[in-house]
Amino acid sequence: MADKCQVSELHAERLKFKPVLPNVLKKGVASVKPVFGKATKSIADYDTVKSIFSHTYGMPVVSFQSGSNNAVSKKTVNIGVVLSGGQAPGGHNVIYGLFEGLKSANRKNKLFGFLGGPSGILDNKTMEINDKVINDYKNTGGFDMIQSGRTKIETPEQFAQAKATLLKNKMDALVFIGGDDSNTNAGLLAEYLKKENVPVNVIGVPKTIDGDLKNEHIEASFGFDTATKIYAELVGNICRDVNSARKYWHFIRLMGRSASHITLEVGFKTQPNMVLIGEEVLAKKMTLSDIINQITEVIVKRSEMKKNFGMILIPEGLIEFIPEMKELISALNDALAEHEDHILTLKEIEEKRDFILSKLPSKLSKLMQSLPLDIACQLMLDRDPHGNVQVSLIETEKLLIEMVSEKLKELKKAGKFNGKFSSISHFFGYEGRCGMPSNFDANYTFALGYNAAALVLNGLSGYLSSVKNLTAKSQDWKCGGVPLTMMMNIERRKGKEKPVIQKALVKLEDRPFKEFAKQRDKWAINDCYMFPGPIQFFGPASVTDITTKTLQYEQKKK
Ligand code: FBP
Repeated sequence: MADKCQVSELHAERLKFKPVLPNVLKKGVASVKPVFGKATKSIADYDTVKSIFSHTYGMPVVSFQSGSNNAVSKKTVNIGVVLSGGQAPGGHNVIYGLFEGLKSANRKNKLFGFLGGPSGILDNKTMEINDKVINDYKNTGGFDMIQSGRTKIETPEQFAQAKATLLKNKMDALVFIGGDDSNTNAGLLAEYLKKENVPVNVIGVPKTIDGDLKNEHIEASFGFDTATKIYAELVGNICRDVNSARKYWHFIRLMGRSASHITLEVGFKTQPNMVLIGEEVLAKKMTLSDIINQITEVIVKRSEMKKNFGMILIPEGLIEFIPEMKELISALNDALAEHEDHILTLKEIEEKRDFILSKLPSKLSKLMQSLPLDIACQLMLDRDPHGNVQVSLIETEKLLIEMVSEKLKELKKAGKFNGKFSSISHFFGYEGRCGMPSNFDANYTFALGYNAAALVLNGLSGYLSSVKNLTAKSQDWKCGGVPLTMMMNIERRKGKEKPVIQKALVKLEDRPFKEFAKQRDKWAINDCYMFPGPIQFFGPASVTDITTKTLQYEQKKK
């Protein structure tokens, strides 16, 4: 915190918080032993994934148990750490836990941060992380200790560059803190280094507020708990305003690039009148006009009860779940990748749009022309380095408001709507990504980092740090590692087939969605709003230590 001399009162208190480690890690990394399970397979496309990861495919799941393992203390190691992708509350505590884990084995072990995300590896920008740095940043939100970035290490030159940096810095391992795309990249780097006989191991840590990096071994990605608590506070406050002013419909888009986990969780915490779930839209093959009809139906029903107000939550990834839009975006991805050089020569956005329209099949070209210009242009914005559409920049809430208003005008003309419709749009995204981590995330991230140190010091590579049993007290969490290749399949990215960690979407057959489906009709008509208030760090455990409703439903704790 070189350039910051003052901290807030709460910040000062949080610096004193001591994360509680799972019992198995409490005595230090030299007191845990890895236990190996059976050989594993990728989730699909076995042969293709195996051929790409011939050195790291099929490794067993690892779990840690108490036991003496003094071998890990013998050698002194240099470990690099990098934050990759979007910010998520708790990133600093992963580094704090990693630091403490490494030092528990040997005080001479050193930790270095690569600055600015994976580009820091390519450009060899490092900083040593010492006690002073840790003391300044522990339990704080943000990634500002070493910053993050979305550079993807993908070309042969970049892999060679990464290898050169790691060797130059005499690194023994690299810890990659990232989401599904970043950890796919970590898996590819682990494979490359093994193939090149470079003795540098790579371990991933599951980060993303989106909550879509999860499976049997990764119960939650870190940051989801805090971010959803922050959004729920904001949405709850608007629920109170809605219920007080009784004159506006609030359309709130919430972050979460693909999956609708954030929206579902915030829905549970605040019980607004409508919660759109992208995965349901896809499963029911709903068109944009089906969605508009569904929304207007609720608006009309409420207006008949003299309730010209309400709240709708919209996941930012909704647009990609509407089958016709999904088809359009996929065709746009291919066309933008194929004609990248020519598009770069075009200056005006309208020129680019017209050029792209000429490259699309006529059905999709018509659909694109039917969209408001703003939205059509937003759909053409640059993809991120992993080939993703930047949905955080697409104002779906405004698109829905525009279309709902038109529909209500038609209904009014036909004498089927006599109410009023005044709307306000919001987007909550960046507000939630750097918040002070909740007690849950502060403990979870510390454990993930400490556990990553155990994986690294046991010489493992190509694994993701796994801490489970998350609805229990943190002392009872279970630790280990899951092979990155086990979570992979083949998907189309930037017009090409690529191995990627499969995103965990909201499953309609799972308990969280089913619980929501049971309650939503009541929420639509009655005003069942809930007001969760701000994250509590001190006070009764019933408010300071609760996990997400999603996890509680998934683990049948509710
Ligand atoms: P990660 O998957 O990298 O954690 O990022 C998630 C996210 O916050 C999404 O919810 C959002 O759509 C996106 O990042 C925004 O990206 P950017 O930070 O590049 O604006």
